[in-house]
Amino acid sequence: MAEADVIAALATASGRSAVGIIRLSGPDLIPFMTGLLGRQIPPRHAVLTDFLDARREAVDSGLALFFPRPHSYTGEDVLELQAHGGPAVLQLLLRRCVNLGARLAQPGEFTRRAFLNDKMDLAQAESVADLIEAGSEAAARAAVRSLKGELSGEVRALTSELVTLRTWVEASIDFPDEDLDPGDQQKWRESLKTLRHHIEQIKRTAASGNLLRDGIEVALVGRPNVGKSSLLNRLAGEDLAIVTPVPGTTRDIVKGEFLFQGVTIRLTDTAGLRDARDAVERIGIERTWRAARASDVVLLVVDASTGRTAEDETIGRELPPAAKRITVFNKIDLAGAVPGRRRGDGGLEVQVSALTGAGIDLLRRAIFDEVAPEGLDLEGVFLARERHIDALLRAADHLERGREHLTRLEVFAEELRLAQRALGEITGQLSADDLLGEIFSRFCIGK
Ligand SMILES: Nc1nc2c(ncn2[C@@H]2O[C@H](COP(=O)(O)OP(=O)(O)O)[C@@H](O)[C@H]2O)c(=O)[nH]1
Ligand SMILES: [Mg+2]
Repeated sequence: MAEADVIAALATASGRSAVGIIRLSGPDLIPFMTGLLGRQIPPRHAVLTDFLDARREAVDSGLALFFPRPHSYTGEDVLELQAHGGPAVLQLLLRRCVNLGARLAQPGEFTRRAFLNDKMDLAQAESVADLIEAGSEAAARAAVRSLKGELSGEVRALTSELVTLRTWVEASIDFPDEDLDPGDQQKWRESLKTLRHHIEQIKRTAASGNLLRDGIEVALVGRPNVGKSSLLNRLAGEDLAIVTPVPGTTRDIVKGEFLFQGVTIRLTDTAGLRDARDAVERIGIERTWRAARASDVVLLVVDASTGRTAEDETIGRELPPAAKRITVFNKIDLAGAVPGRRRGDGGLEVQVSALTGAGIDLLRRAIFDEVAPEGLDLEGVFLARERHIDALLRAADHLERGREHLTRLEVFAEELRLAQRALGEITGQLSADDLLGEIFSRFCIGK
């Protein structure tokens, strides 16, 4: 057992609810059972019982469940008390647990113990947090797949391919007198190719999962009165921002969102960009730039009835280069133009009318396509974190460097070893303590 003390936490959200669950985990919970319930209960059976205070008076009654080690979430003894979900009751019970010798759990500590006791690997442990935080059905499904070990499974398969290659190479190092067999080198080269291909594939699947989890940030920018707020309302399908013919109507940030193929697309409508007339507008304009810098896609809205103006060009030049840009020609109803989408010099251009709704579906898809040009791989999609992607990239780098040194066996072997180490970080085979601390501290308490 990795840790010795008993931890306790509220496992359900705080606040009032029908049921509130307190969870305990530790190497030996028999004394806690006796203290809290006045008796021992059989493993894995829901037992209706009183929860007792120090004077053996009932604080509440509810269901108790006991999972003896090692067959529990954490791998330790786990006791769950399903009490009434009032904050006062639950506080009393928690305090009672502490009096009996437990301490309050830190964020993610239950899952951390599950990891340390080999109940799950690191990638799976992280997906527990992702699942809890999932904001859409599709994101939840992707997190569950990671939790069930799909990402870990892929990484393990990759690792075992790599280990095979390493054994070949290491074996050749041990016989330095023999000439390198060209047949061997060909075999290694092919193996490297397969490995890199496999990494690419994992990255692609993970990118889909991440998009489901993170969504797409979109900022609407442009001159006053080109129809940014109307467009936000249209895209979100709701009257969120105030629309008037008066330039400078929007001064604060207005947010809306819609779902496209399960991906949350979050919109930020901003103040029109022009020389500010007053302090409030100036702040609004600053926020516009901030929103643009924080977004994945910027919609540069221009008025189709006047065409692109010099001011539009200026704004376009000042947009953050990192974000994808779509120039939206709005008010095509006034220009007598038809909805459309084409790739111009300055990026994608889409013709719409926020007033009539023409071209809006085109625009929705265009936003999605800019971020996910290959679409989503929804079958078998799993979530990966930045940390995982970074490790995959480093593994790919080492393989690439290894390939450049096929004839210098020590260097080649070392690169392969480093590649394997990078992969090991994903599942936590070789994770440093500070990394673990960092990962689990982002969990909620009770998980
Ligand atoms: N004819 C027409 N008018 C529009 C369209 N989009 C917006 N407008 C009008 O343009 C004016 C400014 O719109 P608004 O959304 O407030 O622009 P913003 O200042 O860029 O946010 C309002 O009177 C809108 O009704 C459009 O597609 N066609
Ligand atoms: Mg506006």
